[in-house]
Amino acid sequence: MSTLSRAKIAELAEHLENAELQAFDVTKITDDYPDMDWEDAYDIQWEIRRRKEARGSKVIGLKMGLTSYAKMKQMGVEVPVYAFLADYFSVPDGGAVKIDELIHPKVEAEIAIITNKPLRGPGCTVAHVLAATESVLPAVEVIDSRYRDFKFDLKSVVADNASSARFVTGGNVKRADEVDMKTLGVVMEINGEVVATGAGAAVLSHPAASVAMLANMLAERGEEIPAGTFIMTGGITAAIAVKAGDSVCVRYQDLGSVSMSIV
Ligand code: 0L1
Ligand code: MG
Repeated sequence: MSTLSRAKIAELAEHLENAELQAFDVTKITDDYPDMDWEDAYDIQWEIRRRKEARGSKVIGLKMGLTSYAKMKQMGVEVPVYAFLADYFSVPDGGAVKIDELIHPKVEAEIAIITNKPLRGPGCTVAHVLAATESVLPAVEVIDSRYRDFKFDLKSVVADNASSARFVTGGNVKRADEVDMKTLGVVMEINGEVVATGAGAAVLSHPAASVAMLANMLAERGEEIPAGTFIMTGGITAAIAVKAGDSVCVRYQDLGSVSMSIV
């Protein structure tokens, strides 16, 4: 049950989207609306999505966030969240991420999948997800919370589209039966130095569990994951801050590598 009026949802969506588009930070919205609930938070996120689509942006995927125990601990939260990916978030492999379009970016290594059947909760499981997975591919997300110093609570993060900002995919695309997402290892390097390592199991024990959770969360709003959806399953490592001049390369076991420069 929502606590905020439609007008307030629209106002907060505009406030947070302006912060994203103009790259300025804001204080967390629960400071002013401490009683807002989960439905309010997702209503604001869906309103940001609606605003972008109304201006001609396409939604090209979905993501889960805060799905690894490392990330939950880093941010002091206990529940994963979902968000959407707009077309202009996508940066080609080896491409440049422009720092002046962002506030305080951090990078995280993820495993992504593309579905070939719709997935609808409740009751969606890892088995359902694996049976609906067309392909598995590497993705590196650049998150950029609009909240000052990344200080937020979960409802504020949900409203802020889970800090989504940019992402890069690349490497090799494999069929689901060609990779073991659970043991798949990743090595993140910045400027040639290893800064984080991990394996797929860091994501809720199996990246497919993250997609099942997404289907089950969407079901609460009467939504499903359509066939053909690109989904980033969540950071395997803690997110690492980057600055202009940095060169990021993430190497994935059996899936090649993904790189970007921060300019
Ligand atoms: O992709 C993510 O894990 C986003 C998490 C949102 C919270 C954060 O900014 O760390
Ligand atoms: Mg992420």
